[in-house]
Amino acid sequence: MNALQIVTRGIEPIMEVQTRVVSYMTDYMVRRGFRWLLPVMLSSVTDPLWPEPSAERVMRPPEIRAYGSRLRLTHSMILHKQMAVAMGVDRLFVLSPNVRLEDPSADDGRHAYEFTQLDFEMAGASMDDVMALIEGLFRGLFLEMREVVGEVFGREVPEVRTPFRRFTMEEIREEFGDEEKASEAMDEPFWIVDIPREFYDREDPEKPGHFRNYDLILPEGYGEVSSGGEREWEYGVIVRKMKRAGLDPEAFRPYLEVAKAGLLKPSAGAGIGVERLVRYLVGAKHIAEVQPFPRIPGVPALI
Ligand code: ASN
Repeated sequence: MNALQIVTRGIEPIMEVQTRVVSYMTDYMVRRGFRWLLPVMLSSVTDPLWPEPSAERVMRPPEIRAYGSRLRLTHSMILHKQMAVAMGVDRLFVLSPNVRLEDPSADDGRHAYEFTQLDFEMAGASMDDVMALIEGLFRGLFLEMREVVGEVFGREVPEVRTPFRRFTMEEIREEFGDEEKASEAMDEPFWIVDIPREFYDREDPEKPGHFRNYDLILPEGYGEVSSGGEREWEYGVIVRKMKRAGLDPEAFRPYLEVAKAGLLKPSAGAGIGVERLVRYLVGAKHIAEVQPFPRIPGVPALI
């Protein structure tokens, strides 16, 4: 593909869907009392994305040096979400651009190395609170989008029933083989819960080795569209889990200072991948089709 082909693809109808999706989601959050934060693109700390079930190696956030400090490009704003809750912003969301320089092998039609997530966090919330919020959002959004998507893309958006089904990874393996096959077999979104991953997702204190987190998986093979969890907030627990993951606590110094002062609060949240959601709604084969300026691992960015 060259720059001319990119510019003449006829992406306008997809941008109409994206506009409606972003407008619906932001309204939904604002109406529920969430504060709209603006994104952070450069910071001394960011999400390590490790351990992360789908990553084969530790990803290093791209860095720039400026003003005597080393600034990392945002992998995700999870640490900033927790620190914003510490500031007293109890319910917040951000349309957050994330940069993740994945291996070329990550090009599965769903990964872009620059994308935007609607990332939110709620003080004092449980996983059930977050899952119910997302279910309500998807149910309403799908109803809202049925007509335009039917007319313009000839595609039927399902009328989803809530609550969505929940599976553990173990159940997914037994019933379907793996997550990919489960996504192909299902015709409504479903949850996978209890996933071993990054230090900030809460380990169940009553069931060590189990996690109070969740991924939302789209049907028809479209795969993961959202992930989140209840959070760790206690300094000692956070440091222990960082070390267990082989991470250097020094790389998270300002975040740990806030944790050590006892300022992090219990919270829960999630992020919803905007391009992945739009891709599903319009039925695009590849995420590049819904990005005006595609950012695909292993593929040179033309514009
Ligand atoms: N947004 C995710 C969360 O809230 C974190 C991520 O994108 N890695 O848990």
